[in-house]
Amino acid sequence: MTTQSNKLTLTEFPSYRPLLEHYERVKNLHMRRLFSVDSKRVDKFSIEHQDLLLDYSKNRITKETVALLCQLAKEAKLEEWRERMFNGEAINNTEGRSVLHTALRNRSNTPVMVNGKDVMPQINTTIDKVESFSDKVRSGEWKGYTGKVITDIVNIGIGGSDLGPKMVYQALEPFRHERLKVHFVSNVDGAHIDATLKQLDPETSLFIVSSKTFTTQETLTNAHNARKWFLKTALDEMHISKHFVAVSTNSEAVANFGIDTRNMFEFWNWVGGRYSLWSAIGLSVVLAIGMDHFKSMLEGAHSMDEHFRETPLEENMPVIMGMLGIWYNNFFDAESHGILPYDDYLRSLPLYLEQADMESNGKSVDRDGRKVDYATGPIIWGTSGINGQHAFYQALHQGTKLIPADFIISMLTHSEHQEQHNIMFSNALAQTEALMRGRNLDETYADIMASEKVPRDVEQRIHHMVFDGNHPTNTLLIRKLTPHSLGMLIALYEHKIFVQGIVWNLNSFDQWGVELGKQLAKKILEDINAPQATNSHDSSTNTLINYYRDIIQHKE
Ligand code: G6Q
Repeated sequence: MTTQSNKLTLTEFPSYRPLLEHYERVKNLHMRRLFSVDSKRVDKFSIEHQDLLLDYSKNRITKETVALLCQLAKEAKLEEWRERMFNGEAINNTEGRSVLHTALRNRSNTPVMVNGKDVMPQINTTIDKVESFSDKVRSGEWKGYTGKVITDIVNIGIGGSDLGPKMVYQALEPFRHERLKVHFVSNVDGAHIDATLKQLDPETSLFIVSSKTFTTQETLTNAHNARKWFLKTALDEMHISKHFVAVSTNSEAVANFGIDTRNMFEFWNWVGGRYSLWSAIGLSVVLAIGMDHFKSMLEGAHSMDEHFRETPLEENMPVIMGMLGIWYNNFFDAESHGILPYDDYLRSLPLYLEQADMESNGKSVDRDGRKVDYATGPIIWGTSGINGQHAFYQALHQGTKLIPADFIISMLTHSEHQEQHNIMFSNALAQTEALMRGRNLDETYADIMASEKVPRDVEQRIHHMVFDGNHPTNTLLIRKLTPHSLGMLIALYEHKIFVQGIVWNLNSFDQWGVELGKQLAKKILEDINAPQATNSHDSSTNTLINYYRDIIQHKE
């Protein structure tokens, strides 16, 4: 059966013990030394794929580490699992679903079978439908109910139906249509939709209700609110069809909401929410950047898919990044991983990857329901690197936690200020160099003595100014941020997450951990609206609910 586990768990794989022994031998090696004894280190530990260069030489590894980690990946049957995914087998075993975001960007158009049926024709039909709709809106042919062209698009969605399109929309700002502005509303806090609606004219606004299930409370609440706001001016429900469209797998619920299913863009259960930006969930992005650019993003992702599928493990970017993560997570006991983009357009990438990674691999039960006895997905966090330098990098350099991090840096800017980009680039490399080398006591002393104003209390201060170094980083250079290179970058991370999920024997494609809260929220909402105070929870929750009820009932 394809969905069965690997039988052996991480700590039982034959190469686990050799890796542990190897770890004991190399854990205290300083990277500074590794660089000093090997002037070609970077050649050994870097991979280039089209517009992306991964330099992973600033990691606490030797050739033997990489060989052993790749051996571990082999023992976890990574290559077999990879084929199962690409071939449409139901590897999401707890939901009985295939995992086929790769089919959405299968630009070679070779058949991909799900339950004996090729899914490519339906993917292509939807792409055509999205293209024809977006062309109409972009050209101005699609008009609002009073005959005006659309100027504002509002994507109403949350989680996977929000974070991906929002991140891509931001990342591809230089490719956007001049007239069309996209807004993203996700938070059920009415302040979010109010702030958006305030900027809009109902006659020129188009709402995309993006929800795979079309049952998500936050999204439907906001969508109803937007509908009400629209009808306040438009008055007649017949105008809705020009201003509301849906992206969903659930045509019945879309129709119930009052959206004509001819204005619904379909996707399928074999597309996971957090992997759905390549599907019609990307409609807002297509409207903003046009189908040609969107296809270029799909092509970039497809080229990474092929790299992942065809390149030997030791030269395979997602495999190397994934296995390095395993090295720090399971041998060095690192608990988190930093995502630090040095390109302003990528400032939402950390947020996007938080979901992609933590919702996929933040699990403590393996794909067969066994409790794991090893660490799984790390905490993913980060922000725009240059801003982070002035905020939390102190802890990266001198804190007690080991925080491996990815520095993602674009080289050519879209702005007219390449010289400002030089400043950013030099800062990024200065950080990775400092994190790797550190500054020992002698060097610190020499630096102090060479400074213009030598402090009197050198002896007391000097220990605060020493940097241990040996902090691992990956450097990912992107020639220029384009739809194509962005597609590659996102697919790289998706596959990195896949690699780790396989080694940890997880189902990276379900998310049962979000269910309990949803269930309890329903009950609490009932309690808030009930005539009597509640006492059906623990004393903390009861008190908080009743305190809230009291406040909202006596607002003035
Ligand atoms: C992603 C998750 C989750 C989902 C949202 C929105 O993998 O499943 O983030 O995308 O809960 O769900 P709907 O698209 O169904 O509204």
